[in-house]
Amino acid sequence: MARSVQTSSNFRDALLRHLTYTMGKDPEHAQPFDWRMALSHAIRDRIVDTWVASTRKTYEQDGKRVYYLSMEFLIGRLLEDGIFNLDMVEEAKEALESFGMDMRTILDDEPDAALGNGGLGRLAACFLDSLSTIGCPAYGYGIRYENGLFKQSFVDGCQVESPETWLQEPHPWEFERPEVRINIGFGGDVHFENGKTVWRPAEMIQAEAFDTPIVGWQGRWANTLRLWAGRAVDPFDLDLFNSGDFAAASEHEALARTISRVLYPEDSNEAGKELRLKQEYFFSAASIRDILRRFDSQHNDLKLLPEKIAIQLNDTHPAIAGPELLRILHDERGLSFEEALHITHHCMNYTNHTLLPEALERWDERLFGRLLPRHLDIINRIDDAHYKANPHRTLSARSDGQVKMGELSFIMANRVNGVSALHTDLMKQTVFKELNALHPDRIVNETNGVTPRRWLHSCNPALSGLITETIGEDWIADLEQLEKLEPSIEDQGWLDRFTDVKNANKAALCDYVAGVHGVNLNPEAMFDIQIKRMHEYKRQHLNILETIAHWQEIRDNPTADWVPRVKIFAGKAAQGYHFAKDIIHLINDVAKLVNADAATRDVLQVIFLPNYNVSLAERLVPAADLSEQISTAGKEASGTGNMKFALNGAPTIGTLDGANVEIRDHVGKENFFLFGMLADEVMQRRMMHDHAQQAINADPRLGRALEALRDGTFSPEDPGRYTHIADNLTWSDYFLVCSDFTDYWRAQREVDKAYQDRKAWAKMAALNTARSGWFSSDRTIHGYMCDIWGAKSLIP
Ligand code: F58
Repeated sequence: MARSVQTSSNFRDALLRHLTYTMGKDPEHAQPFDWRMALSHAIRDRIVDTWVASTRKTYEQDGKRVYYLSMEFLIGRLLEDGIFNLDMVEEAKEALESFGMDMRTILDDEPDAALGNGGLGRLAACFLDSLSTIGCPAYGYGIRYENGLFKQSFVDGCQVESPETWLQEPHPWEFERPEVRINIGFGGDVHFENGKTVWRPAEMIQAEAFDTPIVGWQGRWANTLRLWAGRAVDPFDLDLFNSGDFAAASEHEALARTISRVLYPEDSNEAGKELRLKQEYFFSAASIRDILRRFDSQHNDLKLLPEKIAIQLNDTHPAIAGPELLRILHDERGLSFEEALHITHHCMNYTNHTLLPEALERWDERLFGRLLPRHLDIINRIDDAHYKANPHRTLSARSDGQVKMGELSFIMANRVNGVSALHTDLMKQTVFKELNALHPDRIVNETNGVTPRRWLHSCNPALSGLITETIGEDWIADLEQLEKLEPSIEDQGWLDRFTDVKNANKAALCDYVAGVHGVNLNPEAMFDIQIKRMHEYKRQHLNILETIAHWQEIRDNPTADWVPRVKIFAGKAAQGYHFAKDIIHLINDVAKLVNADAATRDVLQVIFLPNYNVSLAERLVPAADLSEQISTAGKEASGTGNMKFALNGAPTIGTLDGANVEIRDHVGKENFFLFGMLADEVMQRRMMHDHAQQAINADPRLGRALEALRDGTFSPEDPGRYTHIADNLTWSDYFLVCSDFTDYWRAQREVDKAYQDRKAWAKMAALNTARSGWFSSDRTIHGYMCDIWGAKSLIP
């Protein structure tokens, strides 16, 4: 599809036209917000041209469509993404500058769309970008949360949450589709009438569609992200209003809206659990109806479904889509149960993102049956059919009074995939051991990837420019071409330029941190960064313990030749996860003391940046010297931050966990700082009842760091504040922080040594970039298209 050629004066006119007629503003009085909206609309117009053409072509060609169902899409900002994907950076900049406006200011005015928690949601966003770049006809389906992931701030070092309000200002990227409203039922009962099973829900909520076009690289293709918002079937009761009960008059509307109000409401109480399950059914059922409506508009034989559609369940959150499709095919469309099951099975696929037992979704069957009575019957029949075909009782989706969404997803799915080679192996050996034995071809691996457009080209324009100058620009859509950089790495002149880029990125981060947080970081120091959700298995506490031990050692010998470091942390803890919040508090307390210590502050600084989100990651990743990927082996399914850092020239210090294994294979073991136990050693070690005490006894540094937690060094105003963390590590330490500490310390000192040889370090960093091409989400999506979906690109 040819892109229309526009001159920049043309674009300037478009910008002015939108400022005038869309925003109703005169350039003289326009605020950054007005300019952002005008620019967004001008860019959006171009995207819509591609979008309409792509949609038309999808209908014409009637190829297989991919449906990616995900409770989360962590897309972040869209304006910069659109400008880069359309290759309009210079045009946009010039147009703004001609009105005296600075593009960075305008881009930074956009709030992040934080419709996700972390890796799983960000992966979905990278996949959308790759699907459009590749030209695979696809739709993302999710929920239009009015409030995305909470905002994080610190009060006296403690995490405080406040609602996120990305929709407070008009959101220029979405198109409301009032004509696409689907009624979704809950509760009620099931009847048998005229030879048919009929579900009569007690409650109805409407799902209204909002579409966002997702444009791929160079604007050649655009797919749709369709998000559902909750609406009342009858929003307003005039009688109640007239009787003076104004609040009750709009109660239906308020209740219906709660369903798309927040991302993952707390599910520690019954009401929260129910809302979560309702959210899952709400968006899955609306999506299935929509998929069938689109299919029906072009076909009249349901047997063709598996040939025309592939549904991907992003984790188990949309797992109910399976029984829902089956229910419609059987109860409403009159197919036999067996036929409906067969068709459903061949349309559905499931991606697993975790082996943590507490994260595998299970629903109390009473709650489930109360909300979805017909689906509970259907799940029983799915189990029966599976049992008949494979007599093995322990494998049911419904047992012990629970509905098990992992088992259900596995049984329903044609393909089940893990997200890194190690994770996929462990899936076969642990959570899905028996199911895998019954269906040995079902599990496949698709190692995650990240989009090079956002995670190199746009977030690191200086490096992108150097790469393009060196090897041409084809790498942007074919990331493995980065290997062509290798000969240049031998050239000291080129390597110096690579280092200059890193230094400039670090300086820009310093400016940002100084401007926003009033902290001056030392740009000469090594920037050692750990950014991700807060979780014990990710072991931010291992990092801070090592930092404490390091600080103690510097104090012992302040004049030694220490390698200056800045330790940067960012990440949110779930609102109810108190231990993780205490780790944040600890890091902030350590930062307070260490940064004020005149004896050490030239060589060690610690900072926890608040409100980690996609935009902050885009600033941090290009400025990193060292990437911390230190999870307990066997616990991190893949990781994707690890890939972003390596791609941007930050070597990893890490365990052999998740995709770290493959990163190390690609970049070379000499360019990766490995430490820690392997997944099977972890399992063995845990059997030792006193593993932590043994580790503590063997390493005085560890003992001393733990002692500092106990004696109130970091919280003199409340000396007992961190005793429970020290106790947890000493007496339980499920994630083996103590057992890995000594080797982590060793690896960190190796890092120090390596960093002192700045030329060798630059080479190692550049090799990380040159050899990370395999971690493009384009490669991952090609894998899904070929191994799982059987889908084809429609770009000639
Ligand atoms: C993440 N999972 C994995 N889950 O932890 C990470 O290793 C992997 O790289 C990534 O998926 C993509 O495959 C993840 O982000 C969640 O956020 C859950 C969502 C539901 C509530 C509990 C957290």
